[in-house]
Amino acid sequence: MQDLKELNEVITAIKEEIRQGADALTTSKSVYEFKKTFLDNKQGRIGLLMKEMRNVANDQKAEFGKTINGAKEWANNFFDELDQKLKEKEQQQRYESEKIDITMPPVKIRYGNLHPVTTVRNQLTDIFTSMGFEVYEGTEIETDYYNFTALNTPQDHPARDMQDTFYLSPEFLLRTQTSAGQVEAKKPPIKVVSPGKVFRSDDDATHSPMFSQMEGLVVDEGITLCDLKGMLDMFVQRIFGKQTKTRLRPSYFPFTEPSVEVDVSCFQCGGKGCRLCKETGWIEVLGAGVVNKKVLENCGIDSNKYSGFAFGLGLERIAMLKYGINNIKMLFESDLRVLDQIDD
Ligand code: FA5
Repeated sequence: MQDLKELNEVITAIKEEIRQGADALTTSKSVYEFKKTFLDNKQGRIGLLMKEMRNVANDQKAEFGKTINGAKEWANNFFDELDQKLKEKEQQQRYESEKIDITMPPVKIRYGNLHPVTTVRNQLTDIFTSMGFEVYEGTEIETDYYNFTALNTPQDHPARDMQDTFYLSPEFLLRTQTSAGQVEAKKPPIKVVSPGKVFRSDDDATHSPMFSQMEGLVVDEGITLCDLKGMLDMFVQRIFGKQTKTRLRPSYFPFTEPSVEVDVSCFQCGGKGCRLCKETGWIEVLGAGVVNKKVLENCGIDSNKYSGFAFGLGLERIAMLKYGINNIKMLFESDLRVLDQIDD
């Protein structure tokens, strides 16, 4: 290339090529790549035109350079404008795709709630601690001695058959009752409740191989069955409602003498008789009694000076009664359709 005329023809062709090529560009990134082929400092086709300067006559060199710079400026402006347009378009598309419909109903947030057995355990713990009881948690693996022998149930005692036991070894077992905590309690005056899991080889609609009990023990001077009855009356009214009454029936536990089963007046029918109380007006909720002197002595407590009462209740049983659950398995299946309905 030797003169301006030829240069202008080349530049006109390049401009046309740029205009046509631009039609196919849809993104800011593709503009950048296309622009590079014309305006890259080393390889760009417009920049390379400068190399032709050496073939041009001296008196035309200034005009030649000016024309090339003019073409560069035009191309730069062209690409900037195009880039701006495409960026706006891209942004518009993004706005469209990310648009939030604020009239849509929100996604429902599910709030968790405590398991019914945990709720019952917390409620009972609150009730008993407000009456001055301390909370003591024993261990799930117990010695045969603490679970049975110290509770006046030595080897071969027929009462051992009352609870089918999971033995881990001749010495150790999974505790069958939280009563084992009675023996580990400190010296009088004692006022403790002991909640926890217990285990028995037991399985039907109201019995489970693993369930939870809460044991209560009070030992002090002059404690009688009347104190037990008074405390139970207060307790059942707080858990089942003000109208609830208690009834003691004779029973047998090796570690209490006398022993009683405690019934509450049916909180569903008020004692008239219904399906829940099997038409009797009463529901059995726990076992209790005056602590057997032998147990006190096994704990190193002077049974002539001190006496006490103990009671033990099943937390699942209370939860079933309170929430109208007819199969204990429902409390272990973690079925949200059931658990969602129980929120106290
Ligand atoms: C006892 O376990 C005695 N230790 C209670 C006691 C303590 C009496 C202190 C006197 C003094 P019993 O085996 O009845 O007693 O169990 C107490 C409660 O545990 C029952 O009323 C019942 O609610 C619950 N229970 C018993 N076995 C099961 C089981 N397999 N599944 C679910 N709950 C059970």
